[in-house]
Amino acid sequence: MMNKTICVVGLGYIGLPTASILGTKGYRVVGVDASPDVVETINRGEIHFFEPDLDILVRSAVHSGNLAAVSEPQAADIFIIAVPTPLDDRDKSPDLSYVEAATRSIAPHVKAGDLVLIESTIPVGTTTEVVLPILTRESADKAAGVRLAHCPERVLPGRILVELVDNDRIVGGIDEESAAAAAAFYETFVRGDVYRTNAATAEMAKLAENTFRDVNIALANELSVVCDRHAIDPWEMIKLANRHPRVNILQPGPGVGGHCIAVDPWFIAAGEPNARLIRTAREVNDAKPDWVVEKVRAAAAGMASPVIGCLGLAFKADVDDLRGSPAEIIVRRLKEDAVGDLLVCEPNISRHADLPLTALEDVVARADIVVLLVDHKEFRALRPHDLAGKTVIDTRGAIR
Ligand code: SAJ
Repeated sequence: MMNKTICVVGLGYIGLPTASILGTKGYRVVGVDASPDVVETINRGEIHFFEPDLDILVRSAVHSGNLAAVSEPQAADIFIIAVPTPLDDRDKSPDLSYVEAATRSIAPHVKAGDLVLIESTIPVGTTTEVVLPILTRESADKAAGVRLAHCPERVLPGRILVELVDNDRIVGGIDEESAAAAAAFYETFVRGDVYRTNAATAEMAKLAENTFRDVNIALANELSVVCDRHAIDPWEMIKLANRHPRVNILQPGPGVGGHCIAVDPWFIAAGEPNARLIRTAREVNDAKPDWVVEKVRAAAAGMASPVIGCLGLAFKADVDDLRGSPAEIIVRRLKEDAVGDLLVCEPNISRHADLPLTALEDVVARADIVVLLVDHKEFRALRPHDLAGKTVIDTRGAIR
């Protein structure tokens, strides 16, 4: 197994860590990315986004000669597709164009006996109804003898390298032989258990995992809005409710961001009249940024020329990823509506395209209203007396 060649398509948050772990496990890995900048960066042994310890791993995989980035797929024994599946903003339907293009790009190189693994998150049915037909039409052997499975990734940004190895995996084959081949492959580098099933079950299980989290965060967000009307601290209330042995309420915040939890529930809900709870949870979470903006507006209304200090732009604590971030949505809305003079602090990035950044101590010194949007460690270190005399809107319950 170890001398096998692996072609990983998409060198982003999932593909690059996976490719580099496989490179350090003795596989010969070619990573494919459409962006020439990404290919060059990786071939220098460098990374194009931050993830703890990824730089060391990529450097060692590239310098050992086991990982090389290229712009076009090549022949391999195993193909892993790890490209994004965004939403079409108009109707929240999944945009499968990257998965389709990636499948097309590997198809001419796929031969009988090869293993094709789809790690991208995809709607139910995609493996057999979209990926397999492309391989059947366009691969050298018309997909005869090709093994194909959906093996959804489950890693948490910030802990990707640990979770890639430690988490249990689900492998959903188009047939038993495919599931067995996929399981045998993951077992060479995963310490967690590897469970075999069919492709549709694996597709739905992945969507259900992120939907579970979204629905539960929606409950926390809804409770926090109701608590606010009763002047109850929702974090204290949730901490106490969670002392019940069968209750585990998640944490309220300014909304749900990132490229997974706010997106994947729509893969179930778009066009599905039975997905009422899932759709409502999405709406509850998507409405939370507006609620925060209204809180800030109400606080600013009583001040002559308020300076508003916004702490954080990332989608969650201690990452530099701004994709789908409710914090960024809130800051942009405050700016558009000219609610006050804005100061923005985001310690994990050095610059932002159109929002000037200010150091934390300057924000703390100058702001009349402090809006905590992300519970980065720098902000968690603040104590109430550091912000004495200011109006504090703490959307994460981080300053205590
Ligand atoms: N959030 C809250 N309250 C909470 C937990 C999270 O408001 O109690 C917010 C975060 O601030 C953030 C968003 O939800 O804006 C999502 O953050 P997250 O840390 O829950 O998850 P992601 O998007 O970083 O990663 C998720 C993970 N899925 C699950 O935990 C079920 C990860 O394991 C998946 O691999 C990843 O989605 C993915 O790629 O699908």
